Amino acid sequence: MLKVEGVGFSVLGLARTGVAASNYLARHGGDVLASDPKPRESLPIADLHPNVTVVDSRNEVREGDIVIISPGIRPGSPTWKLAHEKGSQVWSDVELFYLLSPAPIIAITGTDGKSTTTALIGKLLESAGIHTYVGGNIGWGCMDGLDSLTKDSVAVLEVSCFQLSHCQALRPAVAIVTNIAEDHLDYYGGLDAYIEAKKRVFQNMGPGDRLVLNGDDPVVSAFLPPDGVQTLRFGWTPGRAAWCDRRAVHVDFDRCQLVLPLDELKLQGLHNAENVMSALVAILGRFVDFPTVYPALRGFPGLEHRMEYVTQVDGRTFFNDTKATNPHAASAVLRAFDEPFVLIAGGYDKGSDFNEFGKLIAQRTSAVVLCGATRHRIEETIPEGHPVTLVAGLEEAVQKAFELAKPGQRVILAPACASFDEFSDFEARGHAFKQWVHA
Ligand code: UMA
Repeated sequence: MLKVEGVGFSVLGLARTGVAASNYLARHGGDVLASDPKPRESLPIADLHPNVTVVDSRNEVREGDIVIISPGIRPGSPTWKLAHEKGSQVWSDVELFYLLSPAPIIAITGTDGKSTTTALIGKLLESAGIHTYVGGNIGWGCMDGLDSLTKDSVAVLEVSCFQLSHCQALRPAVAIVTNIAEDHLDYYGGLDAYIEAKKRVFQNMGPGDRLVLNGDDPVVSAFLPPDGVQTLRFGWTPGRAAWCDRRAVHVDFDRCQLVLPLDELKLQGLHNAENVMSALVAILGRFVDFPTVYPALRGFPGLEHRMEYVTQVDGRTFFNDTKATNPHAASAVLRAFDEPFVLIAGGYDKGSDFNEFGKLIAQRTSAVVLCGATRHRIEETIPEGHPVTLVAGLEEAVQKAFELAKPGQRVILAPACASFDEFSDFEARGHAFKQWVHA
């Protein structure tokens, strides 16, 4: 296991990742220098262990230190170059976690569905009495949970491509790749580099490990797992380890056989059937059996900001899916319901291609309200004649969508874009949306 005591660590970035990593390392006797370009008064100094040395208003790396880099620091940026020039190693918090964890890791990556799948697996394992830690890109990092783990625990981590980019040794006991769609092109400059980052989740896996792949995704289904890894696929085709016929999930691998009607589940929408399939294939026969976890599976309500029920206003039901931050995720929402609804979309421009999304909007919605920096780019992709309303910001979009929806219809926020043009992140957007709906 990695030695921390007396070892020099330079932590770059002092938001969630940096604070949790600095505190863990300082608690265990590491010599920690943490830096961030923000001024001192904007940094969470009070949350830091007293032994952490803080450098504000710039980034700093001590020569030869192990660098823990926050996922938000872009490849090729001055800070990224500094890390690679001066550090002996450059690791994400997920790599650090792996090198220190006594517990096996279930790692969930892919473009869509990561958070729901991660939380669902966590709930199912907990319901079976297994001591479980859920963390990672899901919103609160992973280092805070490490001290509570033993070899009998399980760590369920959502891992982003940004975190995987700085993993070299990571070897999860189980890994899931949900799908690959266009995302973060502004960060990587192209799809290939993004795919390469995702493949790092299984590069060190071997005999005894289990890899769960989306069998219908053209990119993921072509992945070549290392020798000896048990590879199980899920999808919409009979014969997979788990498959769905739009009404029920069928599981059939090793000694796990079952049929699960979707209408027994609280989790709504066909895209969530994929999350249920990958979660079951990841853990059945390895950590739990189906009868034990069935009650927790049935009652799992989903996550805040992912098809979250907000309220009814004069017969219109509002849902918050602010987490749909790319066209692929938002398209999954469009495909998940047979009845036409009113969509609110648009936001920060990260260079996504909206062509397919625009066609789908015309097929699946009765009207769309577009806001934010991408509103004109999305509008251009929607076939003529479909009702489109353009507004500057989300608050106005809520009002317009309410006016356009008929009683009995759903109004869904599924932006297909990041939020940074109007909000600090997708969660802030979701909170504002819910507040404006209630208002
Ligand atoms: N900073 C520097 N130097 C730089 C640039 C930035 O020090 O050159 C500093 C900033 O001033 C800031 C900090 O770095 O204080 C920001 O770091 P961060 O953006 O990594 O923020 P965290 O709070 O640590 O959030 C990260 C993830 N953020 C990103 O990947 C951009 C969170 O995912 C994640 O939940 C959190 O770690 C815990 O693991 C967010 C996300 O959008 C929600 N993820 C993407 C997605 O899901 O699509 C991948």
